[in-house]
Amino acid sequence: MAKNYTPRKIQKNNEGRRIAIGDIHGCYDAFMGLLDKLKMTKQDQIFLLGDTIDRGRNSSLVLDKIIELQKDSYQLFPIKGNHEEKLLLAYDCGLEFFEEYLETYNSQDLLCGELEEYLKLVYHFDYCIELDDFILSHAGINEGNINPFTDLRGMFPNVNFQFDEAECLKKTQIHGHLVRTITEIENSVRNKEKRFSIDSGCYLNEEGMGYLTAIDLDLMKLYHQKR
Ligand SMILES: [Mn+2]
Repeated sequence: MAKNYTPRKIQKNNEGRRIAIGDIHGCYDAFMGLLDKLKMTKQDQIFLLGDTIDRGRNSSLVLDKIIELQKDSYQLFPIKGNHEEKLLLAYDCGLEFFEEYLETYNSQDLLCGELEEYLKLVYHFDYCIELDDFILSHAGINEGNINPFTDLRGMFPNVNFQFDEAECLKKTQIHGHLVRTITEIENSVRNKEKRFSIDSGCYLNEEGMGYLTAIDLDLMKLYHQKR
């Protein structure tokens, strides 16, 4: 049975910044470097756009850090990506399959950490966060498609998203999932695009990639941290 899900609405804090961070993919050092660069405070709202785990080799350290920041009452809002979803599905397929899954995605370190806690954590990640002026999710919402929510619905087939589609499409969408060079991301910002990805392929070695990107949503300022 599909579960109903309404995007989580979050109000802006008057003092802090609102910052979205792209796909971390287990790249713990880049995540730490970026947090350092941002000089995050407890007034800031930080949104992680999904795929915090897999591919890079330090998924457990990334999840440990998320748990730590939340315990320290930082305003950290992780969003679910296809990799968090796949991890949960793989776990439900039995240990042998799960171990194979972890090996495929360089995430065996999750077995050495607090696996139960990790699974519980990613299970509760939001699918989508709605701000006054932005929609944040892992995959984009495609205006012009027969169904503008095709990508998100395809990624989470067991979720019945309850969106106010017309309202959502008025807002700027920032998402992850689609790998872009930092130049492409900078162009998206410069051209004031209404929908773009800030996933700069942290785990990749290609030209213009291998970065973890963050965006300050009020200043539309980008921060790139090389892996
Ligand atoms: Mn990804």
